[in-house]
Amino acid sequence: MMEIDFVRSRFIKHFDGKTGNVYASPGRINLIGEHTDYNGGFVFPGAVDKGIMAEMRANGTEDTVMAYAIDLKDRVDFKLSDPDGPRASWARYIYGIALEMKKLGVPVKGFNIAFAGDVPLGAGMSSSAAMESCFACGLNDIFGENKVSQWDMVLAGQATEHNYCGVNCGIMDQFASVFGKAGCLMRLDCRSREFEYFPFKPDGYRLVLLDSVVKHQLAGSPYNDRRNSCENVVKHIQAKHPEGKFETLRDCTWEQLDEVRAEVGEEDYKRAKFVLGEKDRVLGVCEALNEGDYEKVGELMYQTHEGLSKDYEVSCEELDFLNDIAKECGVTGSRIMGGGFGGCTINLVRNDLYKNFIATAKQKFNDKYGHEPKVYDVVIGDGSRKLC
Ligand code: GAF
Repeated sequence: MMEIDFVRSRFIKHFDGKTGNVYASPGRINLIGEHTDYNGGFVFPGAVDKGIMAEMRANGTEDTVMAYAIDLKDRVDFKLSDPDGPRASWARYIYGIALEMKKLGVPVKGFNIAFAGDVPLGAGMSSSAAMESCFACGLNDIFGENKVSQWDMVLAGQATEHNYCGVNCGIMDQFASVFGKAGCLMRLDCRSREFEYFPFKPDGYRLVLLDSVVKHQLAGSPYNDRRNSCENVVKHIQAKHPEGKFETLRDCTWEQLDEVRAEVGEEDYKRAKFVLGEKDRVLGVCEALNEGDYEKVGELMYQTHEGLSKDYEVSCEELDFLNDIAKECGVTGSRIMGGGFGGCTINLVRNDLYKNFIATAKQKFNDKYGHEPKVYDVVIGDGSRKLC
């Protein structure tokens, strides 16, 4: 995590010299359960020790927000009453979450905010959810007497993505950022919203991310198309079974999927096939973790990669290459992590293989693409909080 003084010194310098309150929210990893959240399935994320830190203070105006993105050295001022909001993509997260918190009854007025992050952008670790939950936490504290519940902050973050940023995401990222707990992964049922903490200390293994540095950008990307494909399959199944209630793919069986295969077409069929399989894999991983069977966990991770690459088609050449290297090096489990279209692989590696794996991946990737992948050792950290 960054130093508070780093953010504070910029906040003082760029505004009126006064200090405010400081809040932090993390990015996330996800062990397994990809593209299942908006399909009512299970996910298995955890917060990381990297995220967003923001200093915020009410500025006494009715609705003027003065915002400074420290890392980008970019200042944007805007009014909450402006129906279009700011154009800068980072400022839209502030605008969006402020309006969503207002909808929840928080009397948000004008405020100053400066923020910085150490969660890599576009790496599939959800820097955007970290922003949303950090700003929501601050607004709830400054204007809302902390009356908004954690779940409502999760939903406000998701609504920000839908309504102001063009990404029809699920709830996994915002959930992990708000509810994260050091040392624990969380299994969330995205339909019932029930979840449990899973202490994660795999004896003899570690998790490491390899960042392909291929830009991951979900807005305007085929992410929304994937979601549409899944919803289309559900619609067809519902039409065939008017007696049933099919809200998401979670409600559908393999037999029902096969029944609509010809009418939905091969592409949508493959998308749904991946999702149904992924739902079972998350439960398989939970069982394997309970039994301490990390080899089984790894096997399921490889299956997920295969499905994300061939059926869901959200991988890319660089990520498939990193996955192949992991296999060659005997890594227990490896797969693309997050929404896809670039970003990281998540790898479950035996401690004794770690050094060789990292060195081999760096070298082979560099030989092929002219740069090394970035390496992030996973430390599972806490969720959104006020620092001072
Ligand atoms: C992105 C989305 F924001 C999440 O909601 C989730 O769908 C994920 O992609 C894929 O599992 O991070």
